[in-house]
Amino acid sequence: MIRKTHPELGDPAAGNGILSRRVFLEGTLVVGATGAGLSCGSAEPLAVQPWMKVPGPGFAGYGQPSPFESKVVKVFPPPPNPPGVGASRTPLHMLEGMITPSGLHFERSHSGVPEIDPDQHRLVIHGLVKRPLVFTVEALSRYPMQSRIAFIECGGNSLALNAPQAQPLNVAAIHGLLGCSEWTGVRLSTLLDEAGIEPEARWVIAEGADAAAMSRSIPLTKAMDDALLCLYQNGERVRPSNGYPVRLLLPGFEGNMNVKWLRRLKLTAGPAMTKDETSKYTILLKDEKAWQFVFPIEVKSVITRPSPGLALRGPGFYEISGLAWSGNGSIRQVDVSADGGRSWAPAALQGPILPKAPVRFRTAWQWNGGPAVLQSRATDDTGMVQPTRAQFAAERGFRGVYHYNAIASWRIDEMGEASNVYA
Ligand SMILES: Nc1nc2c(c(=O)[nH]1)N[C@H]1C(S)=C(S)[C@@H](COP(=O)(O)O)O[C@H]1N2
Ligand SMILES: [Mo]
Repeated sequence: MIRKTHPELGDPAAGNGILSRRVFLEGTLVVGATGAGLSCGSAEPLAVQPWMKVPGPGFAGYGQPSPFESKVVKVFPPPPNPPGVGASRTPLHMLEGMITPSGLHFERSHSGVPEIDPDQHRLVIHGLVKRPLVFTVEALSRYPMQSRIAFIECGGNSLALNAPQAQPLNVAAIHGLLGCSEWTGVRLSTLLDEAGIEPEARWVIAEGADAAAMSRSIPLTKAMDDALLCLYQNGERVRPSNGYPVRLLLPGFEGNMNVKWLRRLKLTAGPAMTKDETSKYTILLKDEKAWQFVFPIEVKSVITRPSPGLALRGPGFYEISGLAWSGNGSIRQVDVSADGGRSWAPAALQGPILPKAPVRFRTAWQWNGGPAVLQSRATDDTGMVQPTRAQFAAERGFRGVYHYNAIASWRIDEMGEASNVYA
């Protein structure tokens, strides 16, 4: 039963128990709003636990998570895949905030992780430039640097939702090819200015130093705009799996274009039509047409909690929380529904709200113990709104493989279990 000691906050903002976001914006009164205190037990003197009776162990050179958090790991299919080919996925449902810890940042590699000696590594800039340049990692580190928080999302993320029947998968399995770091490095424009761009140059071909020599064609406009040659990730050197010692960051562009282990940038008049942009990353539409060179990730969101595997423990107050992001700009609004999209209420957005970075959204929900279908719908500052599954299908069909960004649904059953459904 809901005891509304604070009528305004406790009043539903949308059907099936969605409460006003003021519960978060005003930062108080969860109990007043919902009548649901969540504390446990009595406030009698607490037991003195064994860890208070002797000093703990000493220091470590590199910190590790608590052993009690050993389930918070990336997920990936077991062999027989060729080693290193495929992806590991971020357990988004076990994380909070907007930053992905480096050790949990998803990894998509076409030919494993090369073990690169930074002293041996070279980056060359050539092609339609006045002065071809070769850099050591040490030389790159001496240029002025910049930091920015940006997501990387594989173009194939959420591909599982193209399946005709909803699969029994969780957040990581469906949406886990998404990560966000604070990246630090040298602006590509700084180095291209030094190399001197020839007037015919329109594209930059970026090549990695992995066995796949993965390569993509990048518009020169993007290279000169906000492209970053990243040396650091979340304050430390980029992890080997994410591109050590230097990776290209193209904020907002599909993951594949963010070439890891970067060794070569060639300026050209046209795109190179590399294997990686012709055999893959072309979006098949429902008719005979296809889209090639679809660079930015379209506006998207996912509810990370509640979600499959994180069962609700009885009726009462819950926070619905998730991430929203857009490769075209900043998130302006996220709406949340608990009745499968019949009614919506705006979620509280947690700052900082940065362009091409995920935003954490939060909605207060009073679960009545009955069935519910949770959805989130993001809008970005270009005005693009996340489509419903039906709208997405009407435009693209489900053969496209890449850039699936339709509204996703979690069904909550009477036991409080969540599952992937199409609604
Ligand atoms: N050299 C190289 N760069 C690469 C890849 C690769 O296999 N080789 N994979 C790409 C793909 S498909 C994606 S989605 C992103 C993933 O970045 P991450 O592994 O750091 O999460 O890197 C891209 N850059
Ligand atoms: Mo990817």
